[in-house]
Amino acid sequence: MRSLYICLTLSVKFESVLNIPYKPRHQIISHSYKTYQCDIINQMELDKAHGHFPELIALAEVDSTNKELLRRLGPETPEFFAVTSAKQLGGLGRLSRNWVTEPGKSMALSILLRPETSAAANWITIMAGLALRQVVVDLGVAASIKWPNDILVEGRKLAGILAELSGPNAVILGMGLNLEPQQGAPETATSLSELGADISMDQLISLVATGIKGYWELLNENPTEAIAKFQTELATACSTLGTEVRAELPGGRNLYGVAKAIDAEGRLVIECPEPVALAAADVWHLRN
Ligand code: BT5
Repeated sequence: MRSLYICLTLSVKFESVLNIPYKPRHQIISHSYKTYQCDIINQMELDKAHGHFPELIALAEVDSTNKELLRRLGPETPEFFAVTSAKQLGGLGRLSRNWVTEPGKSMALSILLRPETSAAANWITIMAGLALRQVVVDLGVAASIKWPNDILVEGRKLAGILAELSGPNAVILGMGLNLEPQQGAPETATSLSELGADISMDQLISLVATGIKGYWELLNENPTEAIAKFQTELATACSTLGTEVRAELPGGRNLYGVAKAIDAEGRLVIECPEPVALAAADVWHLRN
């Protein structure tokens, strides 16, 4: 009821501002968890972004854009089908941690990718990190990737990535990137506006989509070339490399060592002192 109310409120706003008739863009779908009826909410504010996807579902609020994409996922759902939301009530981080998305203050974007090889699947998180970082660097902000899924600026977290495998040929790539400070975000968070960068959600989603598409096409067409390019870019983009780290492995065991490389499968190689390649871990930077 509340979401319907928001829909109606905003449709009136759009009509009055733009003087165009209100037309829902997407079918209203009922989900067992909750009905999100506000597909059209951001349509007018995301004019450019819509053009980058076969379909971009734009919601006023949702539990998690990754979950919403999963609910809408079917065998025929095309690659780059995407969901965004102005607000997430239960945004997800890795290992069921939370991701704060207050209304309009943080980009929450989930994109469906259909990797055809394990090589492509292995690189999705890092590829997304490179794409997000490049967008941020082009805005004049010196950001770096903390392996595997964080974008940091001066040690503070600007963006996070959660890629979830949802079937043999479906990965939901979820990305959160803060535009404005948020009351509920941890003290370790930062945002583009605090860093002096100003960009609209429409422009940000468009740039992120363009970046991801470029890398993804290369990865599918020429994986060897793509992986070589990623490794070259990571040498400057990834602040984990060359840093003394603590890596907490799934299961809780800690490894200490210097992060030396990202191997051909996207794993972090730590010298402890013998080299160990990690496919998944939480990493803390100790010293450069
Ligand atoms: C991540 O997990 O960083 C992955 C975040 C992915 C969010 C996107 S938004 C679109 C899509 N839909 C979803 O439901 N999720 C994805 P992790 O490395 O586990 O980091 C989680 C930690 O980041 C939390 O425990 C907090 O400490 C911190 N955090 C939460 N919200 C934050 C924010 N807005 N900015 C910076 N840090 C935040």
